[in-house]
Amino acid sequence: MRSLLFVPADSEKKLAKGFGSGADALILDLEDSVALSNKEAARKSATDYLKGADRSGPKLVLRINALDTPFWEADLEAIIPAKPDMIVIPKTLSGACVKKVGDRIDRLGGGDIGIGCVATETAASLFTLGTYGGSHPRLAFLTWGAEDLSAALGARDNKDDHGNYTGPYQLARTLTLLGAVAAGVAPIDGVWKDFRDEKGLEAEARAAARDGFTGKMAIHPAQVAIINEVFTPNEADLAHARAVIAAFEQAGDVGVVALDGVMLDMPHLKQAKALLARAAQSN
Ligand code: 1VU
Repeated sequence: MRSLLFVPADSEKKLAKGFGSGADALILDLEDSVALSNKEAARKSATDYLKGADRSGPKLVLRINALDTPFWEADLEAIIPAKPDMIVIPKTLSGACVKKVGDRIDRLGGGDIGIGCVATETAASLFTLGTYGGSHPRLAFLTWGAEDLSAALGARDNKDDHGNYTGPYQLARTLTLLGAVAAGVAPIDGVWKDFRDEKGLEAEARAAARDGFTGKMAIHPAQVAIINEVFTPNEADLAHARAVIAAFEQAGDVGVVALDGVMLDMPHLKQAKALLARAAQSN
């Protein structure tokens, strides 16, 4: 999944618009974008939507309410029978949260429903990003959030005067990337909230793809095409990957080769193969 578009689950209009946005996944949100007074209505709207949706479109993912609220169990009980592709758990504290929700989905007969986590929304959660590996077989991705973390820290802002995330948020982003890769699941970058600033979004998405993230969340349909473009390997990337593999094949049984004056060894071969495999998957 390259692009995952958040859609408030209590907005029929946005649900309809999101479906045609080109996003690889829609995250129907029952959490922060839904007012407390509307939680039940949002749950019903999400369930009805799942039951009626054309399942050949984007993956349909549900963000439940956090595990320290009175809502999450009722969210799962209503949503799991309607068979979403995935559940997103907000404000996870460690792999134990995945186990708790994964076991509950098992008991509700959740088939192959996956789990994603927004894993950096409290200060404590930054110290446990290494605990997600092996937490539950349903775990499919980790992502990060700066907004709740800055609220938790009592910060005045999470970006500097140049629009770059400051230290605590860079740390959260990096630990999410490392924690996801260590757990063998997809690292997904967080949202770009200034949704009219397409250049800023593209720069942030390119930096994420460069570092190893495989996709990015969106909050507005206009962000989807930019994210898809950035996270789809382009022709130049693919041609380079093919050239790396060809250089090793021509050299025979060696550990290192040179291509255009640059040393290539096993990590470069591995990267080239992974890129081609990802491109094949997205076709
Ligand atoms: O052209 P139309 O009038 O038919 O539609 C509008 C608007 O309804 C629609 N639209 C969306 N459709 C689907 N999904 C969306 N997320 C979405 N956002 C907008 O697009 C048309 C143009 O909209 P607009 O440019 O006039 O923007 P609005 O002022 O309507 O909406 C802006 C907000 C920010 C309110 C909207 O984009 C939104 O609700 N976004 C999702 C917010 C959300 O889910 N937040 C929680 C997740 S973020 C997080 O927790 C980080 C971890």
